Amino acid sequence: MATNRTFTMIKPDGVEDGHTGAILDKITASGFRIVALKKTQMTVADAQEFYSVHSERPFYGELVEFMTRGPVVAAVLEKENAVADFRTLIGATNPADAADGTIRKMFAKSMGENAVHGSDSDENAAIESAFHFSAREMF
Ligand code: FUP
Repeated sequence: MATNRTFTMIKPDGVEDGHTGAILDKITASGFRIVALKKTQMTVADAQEFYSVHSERPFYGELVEFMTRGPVVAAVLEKENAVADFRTLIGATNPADAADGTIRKMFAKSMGENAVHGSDSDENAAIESAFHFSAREMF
């Protein structure tokens, strides 16, 4: 299978709770190479655009508020089958349903505050990576 890329963010809860190092360690120990990495704070406009697919959902306002309440750690990751393997590594959206050993099982508190984001397709991985990084920041 071809090596490809996915995009992740350690969300404000994961950063606030001091889990950044442990989550990055788990990611690299699982075979992902870090292509780009930064700590950044999203504006309300950033979060509204990033999650625009959910704009009609009842949780959209809370999601935007949560994602902008503190910094996130954004990263582009590379591995064979990156998008699907990273979704497996993070686990179900609701940590109560996440498998043992997944990042959300280990570090997330709730469906709303679920520690990490992972792209759901190659197309969205490219869009989300470009949202946070320029080409000269990805190696
Ligand atoms: P995921 O792909 O697992 O990150 O989940 P989604 O793209 O479906 O949802 C994005 C974020 O919206 C989730 F991480 C948390 C939030 N969300 C809720 O708060 N409630 C829901 O019912 C669904 C999603």
